[in-house]
Amino acid sequence: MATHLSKLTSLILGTSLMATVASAAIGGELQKVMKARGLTENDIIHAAKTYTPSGGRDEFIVFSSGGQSGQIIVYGVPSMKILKYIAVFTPEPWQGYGYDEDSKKILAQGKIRGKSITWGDTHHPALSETKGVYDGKWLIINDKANPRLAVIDLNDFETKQIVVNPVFKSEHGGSFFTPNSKHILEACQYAAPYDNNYHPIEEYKETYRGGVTVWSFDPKIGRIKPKDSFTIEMPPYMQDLSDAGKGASFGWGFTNSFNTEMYTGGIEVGMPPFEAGMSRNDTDFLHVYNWKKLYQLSKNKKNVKVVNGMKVIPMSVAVANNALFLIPEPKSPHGVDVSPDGEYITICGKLDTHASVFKWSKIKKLIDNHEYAGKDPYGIPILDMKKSLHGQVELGLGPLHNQYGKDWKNGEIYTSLYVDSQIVKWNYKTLKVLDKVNVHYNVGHLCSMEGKSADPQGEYVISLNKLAIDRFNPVGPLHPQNHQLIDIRGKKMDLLYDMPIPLGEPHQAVAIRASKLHPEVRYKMGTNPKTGKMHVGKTLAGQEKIVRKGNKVYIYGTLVRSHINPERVTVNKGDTVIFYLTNLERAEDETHGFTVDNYNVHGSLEPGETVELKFKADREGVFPYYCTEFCSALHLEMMGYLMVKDPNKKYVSAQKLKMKKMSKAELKAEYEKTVAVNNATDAVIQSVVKFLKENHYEKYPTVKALVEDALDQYGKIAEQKKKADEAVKKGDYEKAILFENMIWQYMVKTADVGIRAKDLLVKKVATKQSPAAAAGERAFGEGGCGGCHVIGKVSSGPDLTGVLLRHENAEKWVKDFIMNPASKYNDPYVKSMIDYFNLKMPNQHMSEEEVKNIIEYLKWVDENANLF
Ligand code: RUQ
Ligand code: CUA
Repeated sequence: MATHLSKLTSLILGTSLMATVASAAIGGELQKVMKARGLTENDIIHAAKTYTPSGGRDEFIVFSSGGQSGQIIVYGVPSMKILKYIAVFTPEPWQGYGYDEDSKKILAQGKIRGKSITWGDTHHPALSETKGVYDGKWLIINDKANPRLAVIDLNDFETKQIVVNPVFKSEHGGSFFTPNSKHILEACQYAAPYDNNYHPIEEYKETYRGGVTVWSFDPKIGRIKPKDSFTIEMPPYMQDLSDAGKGASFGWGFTNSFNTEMYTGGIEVGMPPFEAGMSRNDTDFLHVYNWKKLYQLSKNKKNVKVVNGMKVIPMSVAVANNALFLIPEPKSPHGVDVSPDGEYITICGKLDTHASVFKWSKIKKLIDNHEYAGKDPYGIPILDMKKSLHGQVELGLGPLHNQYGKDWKNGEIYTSLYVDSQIVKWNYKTLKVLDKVNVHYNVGHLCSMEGKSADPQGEYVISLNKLAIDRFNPVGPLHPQNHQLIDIRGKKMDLLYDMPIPLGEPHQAVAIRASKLHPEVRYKMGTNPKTGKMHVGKTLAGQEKIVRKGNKVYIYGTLVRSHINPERVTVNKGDTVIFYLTNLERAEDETHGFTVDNYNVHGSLEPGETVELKFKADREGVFPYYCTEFCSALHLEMMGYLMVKDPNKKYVSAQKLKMKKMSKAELKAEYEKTVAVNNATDAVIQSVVKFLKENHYEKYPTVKALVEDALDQYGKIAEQKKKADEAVKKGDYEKAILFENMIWQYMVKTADVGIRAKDLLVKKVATKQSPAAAAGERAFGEGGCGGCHVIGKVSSGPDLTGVLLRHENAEKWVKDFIMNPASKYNDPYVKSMIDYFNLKMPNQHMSEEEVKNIIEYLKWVDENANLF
């Protein structure tokens, strides 16, 4: 155990740290924790592989469908920390999505036949690609319940477009980018008539249809182009998942299907249920189609018919142009996954224990030679399954989806086994099973890192399990879903971590290397994030105004720490109120929220953003409005009043109370006191500014950003000062005090950010701390030394800068003093200190190790004494 433990400790601490930190001490501590929490050595290794310390970053970012929430979940790997929920098809109040006018417009794009739909069943997210490799620019996702696609901009992680498929009534096999993101494949699911009319189910074969829509996409601006898009008519087989060909198979699409039986159910009239009739055949059909050729054909009117505004290429046209084929595939297939080079197409059938690997070159040869095994009832040529297959391999029960590993060239692939609750690693070239790992439970999709792009990154696979059963603390009958992180770097797969997902059932997830994402932290001032353009309501400081046009009242307002301008708005009952609000902040993470109580509106204003909130003031009364994000120390004061009066009512004045007022002399004294406080605060700010300049803060981008933020606040003081001085001139001390108070607010904000910048800068310009010194600083903090000693200052105890220079044999002296302060109370120097500070150094019961480290820390302080 002991040797294992020291191995473990070295694993966790890294060997360089090991040299300086006594492994025994940590090992002992670790052992204690392990014992108390019942952890095994394996648990500790798994913890070390996933634990990401405070402020740490993940290697990969995962975009997971949020299932029935209609959202997207963003989390990091390996930490499995959830970072964001992106609002897509569903209103989301925090982000103001569906509660401000601009996001309402996005949601309105998703109306179907004039009706709002306020949820979505998201299944398959996809990342945009350049030459088949993820480029980190755009994200799309489908809605199975209401056939729609949405586009999310990875510059700000916001939904920019929703597009409705006008011919499908449900949709599952979307969304899949083609390798240069010029097109998106979206396959139907449950066959239905393309038009919006009633057609009896008895006429299923004649009037119900499946299909694949090929959407055009402009990767430069990130928008789907519906007018340039078309649908390939397909038989009423239930098309399921798709994948776009790449490399060798570029230009082709692959979509599998179930219910080639074309069974139409009827349990209520004594027929066997759908599930029996739909799974009768041993094989269904893989649809193979040349979307590239069909796209060209779709530009000619004579090749298409238009249904509900969508160009549809009839099956007959696709067949006549050698652009649509079927291949039998076993049985109720689900996932179809094209290898990174486009040469192999792996398909798993839920009701077959095998994976079937098709080979593109073989399929292509049959197509080129017009070598068909027959035709389906709609005249579509069928290719021979055996002749198209590279081979089959038995994987286990219920294989669903596949993802490729880093060594894909040599055949590395992973497949989920739904019924067996396992992930299996195998080789799609040699058709050998290599390893299996149990997951908990009933895995659907799995997600390897960039595992379906042309450049899989390996390292991890995430198992997206449908059931969690016994994995977490119980929270009622509805359990969270369970995403499990699996390390695939070793020979054996190693399950590391369970993450509950409590938002909806995530189907597919896609992962991208974090370094490929470069989202903004602020918008250009006055941006409408939904369009990316300047907002019509953009308002800068000084431009705030209230404009009435008929019974519409436009409020052009601004928000900045910690006030909303204007603070009072009076309208008539029945007016339409339009708030245009701009967040004037440049500081990172300084979001303000805005709501008017009781009126069901909410906006989230990220730095630089402008939002529009609109409502009818249909109730008389007084309605506070306020900032909903705790943005500053004076956040609660960030408020105002909307007063709605009834123009037909007479209001009697209630002003009766006479309050005692301060005398002029009292007011003047208060004014002078306020100015004095401001001057003192300014002196502190100036000393910080001097330090920052002398140490070239501008060389360090993070410090520079903070300093700019601080100066931005400071810059606002001059105007307030002018107003204060004017008030003094007029003898209005009351007002002058208020303006001086405002100055103080700006100073506090400046100082707050400035000191943060200074601390950061000290760390940058100081000599590098040794691990021991860093441990010493920690011990100094945790041991409570800072309660009396502030480095660089005389506080309630002496300044410790130079303490190692003040004493003979200083290291030993300091050590003895910390370990046993009482032994030196009679030392003349210590005695004088005790008298001066009227305090005795207490025994903090530090270990010898800690004291050693503190001394290292004090040495570092002395090296950098000029900085404190
Ligand atoms: S699904 S569990 Cu992709 Cu909708 Cu397979
Ligand atoms: Cu702005 Cu709270």
